Amino acid sequence: MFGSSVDQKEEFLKSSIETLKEVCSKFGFSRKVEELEKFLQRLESPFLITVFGEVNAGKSSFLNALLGIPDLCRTDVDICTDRITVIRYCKTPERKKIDELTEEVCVNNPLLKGFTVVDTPGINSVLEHHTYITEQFLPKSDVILVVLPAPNPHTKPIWDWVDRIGKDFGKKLVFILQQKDLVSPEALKRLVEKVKTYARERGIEDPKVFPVSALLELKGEGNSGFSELRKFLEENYTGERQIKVKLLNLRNELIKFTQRCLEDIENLEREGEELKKRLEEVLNLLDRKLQEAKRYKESLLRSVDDWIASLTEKVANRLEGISLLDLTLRKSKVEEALKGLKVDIEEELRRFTQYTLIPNLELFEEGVLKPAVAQAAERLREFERYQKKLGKKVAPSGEREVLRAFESSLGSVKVGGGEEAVAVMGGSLLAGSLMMLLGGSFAVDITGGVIASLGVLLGVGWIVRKKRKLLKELRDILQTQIGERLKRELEKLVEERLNETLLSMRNYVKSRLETVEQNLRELKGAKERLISLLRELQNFNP
Ligand SMILES: Nc1nc2c(ncn2[C@@H]2O[C@H](COP(=O)(O)OP(=O)(O)OP(=O)(O)O)[C@@H](O)[C@H]2O)c(=O)[nH]1
Ligand SMILES: [Mg+2]
Repeated sequence: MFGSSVDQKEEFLKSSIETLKEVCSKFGFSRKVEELEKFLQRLESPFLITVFGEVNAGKSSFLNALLGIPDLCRTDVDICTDRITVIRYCKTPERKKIDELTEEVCVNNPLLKGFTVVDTPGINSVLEHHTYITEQFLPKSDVILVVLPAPNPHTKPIWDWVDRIGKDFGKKLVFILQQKDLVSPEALKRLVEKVKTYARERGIEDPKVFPVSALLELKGEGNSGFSELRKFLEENYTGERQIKVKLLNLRNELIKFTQRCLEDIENLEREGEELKKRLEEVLNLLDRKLQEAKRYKESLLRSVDDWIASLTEKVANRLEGISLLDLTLRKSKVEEALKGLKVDIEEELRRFTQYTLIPNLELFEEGVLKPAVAQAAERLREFERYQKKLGKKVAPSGEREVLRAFESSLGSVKVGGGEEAVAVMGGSLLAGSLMMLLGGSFAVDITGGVIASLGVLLGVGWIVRKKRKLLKELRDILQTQIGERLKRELEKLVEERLNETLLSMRNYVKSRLETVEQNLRELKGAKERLISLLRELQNFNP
C-alpha cells in the first residue's frame, strides 16, 4: 500500500500530519496544531542526537571523548553545562551564540557529517531552569543518548524521565554507562544488566547499553568502550538508516498523538451525548410546562366565570331591593342605586383581582415559569461551555434577554397602582401587567359599560319581564361586559408571557440541541477518520 521510495514514505507521514491538523483545528485543539507543526519541521531538519542525563553524569566529558576534542564542551565537578550546545560538522571550526540558551559549535569531525549532536544541561540539578531547557529540546531529537554514571545508575529521577520520554516522545533511547573506569569489570557487567532491566521495566524492548569511560578515551587508552559505540552509531544512525529512524520515530509519535486525539474526541463525544440528553430533558420539561400552562390558563378563565356567577347573584339581590314604585316614579332613586352598584362592582373586581387573580398569576410565574426557564438557562450555559471547549463560536444568546427580563421584572414594569400595588404583585411580571391594566381605563370602561346596560335593563325590562329571564339577561350583561373582556385580557397576558418565556426558551433549546447533534455528527466523522489513520500508521513500515 505504500510506495517504496523514501520520498513516498515521507509524503505519507506529511499527509497524515495534515489530516491530524485538519481534525485538531476543527475542534479547537490549538496546542495540538502547534505540536503538529513541530513534527513537520522535524521531518525537514538534520538528524539530531541529544545527550541527556542527570547533572554531573559525565555528559559533556562523554561528548568531548566521542568527538576527540577535550575542550569542546566545558566539564566540571560543579554544575557545569548551563545551555544547549549544538555541535555540527564544518571545515573551519567556530563557536557562536545562537540565543541566551543555545550555543553552536562547528567542528571538523567526519562522524558529524552524518548527524548533529547536542549537549544539554543536566536534569535534577538545583537549577530548575536547566531541566526546563533540556525538556524543551528533547522533542526535537531523533535519538537520545541517556548518560548514566556507572558508579550509580539507579537514581529515580532519571528513570522517571526515561518513562516519560518513552511515553511522550516515543524516542529511540540508547543508554551510556559513563565513567566505567570507576567500577570493577565484574561490577560493570552487573550494572549493564541492571540498566537493561530498568529499561525493559519501562517498556523499552531490547535496550542498548554501552559502558564507556571518557577519561580513558581522552587518555588514548584502548578499552574505553568508545569504538563499539562509534560503530553502533555509524551503523544505525547514518545514511539510509538515519531517515528510517527519523520516519520510524515520527510514525511512533504520530501513533501516540493520534491515540491522544482520539481520546480527546471521545471525551468530547461523551460530553456531547450527555449534554444532548440534558437538553432533551429540558425540552421535554418545557413542553410539559407549556401543557401545564395551558391547563392553568383554562382554570384561571374558569375562575372568572365563577366570579361572574357570584357577582350576578349579588347584583341581582341589590336590584331586588329597588321597588316597582321607585322604578316607575322615582328616577333619582334608580340613579342612586346604579351609582352604588358601580362602586360595589368596582370593589368586587378589585377584591377578585387582589385575592384570586394576582396570587394565582404569581404562583404560576414563580412555580411554573421561572423554574422551567432557570433550568433551561442552566442547560444553555452548559451548551456554551461545551461550544467553547470545541473551539466554536457561541452566537450571542437571546435567552439572556429572557433571563434578564425575569431578574429585573419588578424594575421593568411601571405599576399604575402605586406602592400598594407593587407590594401586592410581588416579583411577578404577569401580576404587574394585570395591575397596570386595571389601573388604567380598562376598569372604568367596563364598569361604565355595565352600568349603562343595567340602566337600560332597569328602564325597559324590569317591569315587564319574568324574574328568571331578567336574571339571565343580567348574567349575560356581566358576562359580556366584564367576564369576556377580562378573560380576553388575561388570556392575552398569559399568552404573551408564555411567548416571552417558555416558548422562546423552547426555541433556543431546540436550536442548541440541533447544534449539539451537528457537533456529534462532526465528532463521529473525525473519530472515524482518526481510527482509519491510526490503522494506516500502524501498518506503515519505514
Ligand atoms: N573518573 C571519571 N570521571 C569523569 C569521567 N567523565 C567525567 N568525569 C568527571 O565527572 C565530573 C562531571 O563531568 P561533566 O562531563 O561535566 O558532567 P556533566 O554531566 O556534563 O555535568 P553537567 O553539565 O553539570 O550536568 C567532572 O569532574 C569530570 O571530570 C570519566 O569517564 N571518568
Ligand atoms: Mg555538562
